Amino acid sequence: MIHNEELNNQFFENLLSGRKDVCFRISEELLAEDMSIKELYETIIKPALYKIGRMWEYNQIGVATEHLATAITENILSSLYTSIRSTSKIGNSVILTCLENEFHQVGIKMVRDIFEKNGWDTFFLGANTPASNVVSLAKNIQPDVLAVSFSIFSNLAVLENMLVTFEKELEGLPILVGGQGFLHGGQEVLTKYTNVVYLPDLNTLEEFIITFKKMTV
Ligand code: B12
Repeated sequence: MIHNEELNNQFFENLLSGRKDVCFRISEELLAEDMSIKELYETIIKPALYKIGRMWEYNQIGVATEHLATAITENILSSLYTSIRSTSKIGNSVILTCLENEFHQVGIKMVRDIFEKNGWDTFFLGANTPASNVVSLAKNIQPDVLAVSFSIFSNLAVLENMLVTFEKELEGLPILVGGQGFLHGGQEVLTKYTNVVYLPDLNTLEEFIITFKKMTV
């Protein structure tokens, strides 16, 4: 199977019309042809969901169609997880979470999978987790990194509150932030925090993971 615009369209069209079997087949075939999980996520699945989001925004599709597409995507991610989950661990760990009141968890799941693929222990909290609860868990687990996903730009103040809490309560812990909330701005507020790094996608994430490994080995 050739990876081109045509294939992106095929995946998108089938996701849009809820044909999950075809979406599964396309994903599996691409991986069998040596496409990496990272590339599948970045170049096929993410663009399809962004397109679906725009169609929903312009009232071209209803919420049921969007929910169906997201559910299929989450099923694909879950089905791949068994093969992604690393059995040989390198001794690093990460807690992954969305902001309080945020329900977009597909992106941070992809982030989790890239950490897993690279041998990290991952603690995935998913959507809508209050900062104080993340702090308690982090004090228990003592992760090497905390990863936070920010999707809705109007939640920038929530992100800031969380970062203030994390820096105060989890001193010195490196915090990665990402998510499409930053496509609308907000990166400038991050300069206030010493341990916070913004990464826009899975490519920069993988570079971070590889460098982090070198620093800690
Ligand atoms: C599915 C979806 C939902 C689902 C989410 C379900 C779920 N299980 O996740 C539901 C129905 C809950 C939902 C609700 C809403 N949604 Co919505 N939703 C989407 C949609 C269609 C897809 C989201 C997605 O999975 N994208 C694909 C992932 C892979 O992309 P990503 O999140 O950007 O992640 C990538 C990077 O950003 C990065 N990344 C993400 N997090 C992190 C973290 C770190 C540490 C790192 C390193 C990287 C990283 O890695 C990923 C791979 O590159 C988007 C459209 C879009 N553009 O994405 C709209 C979208 C995000 N939603 C939007 C809106 C407005 C809403 C609602 C406010 C609608 C409403 N009126 O109720 C609510 C808000 C709910 C809430 N409080 O969170 C808007 C946001 C606009 C804005 N200005 O911020 C969008 C963009 C749609 C649009 N075009 O208008 N939504």
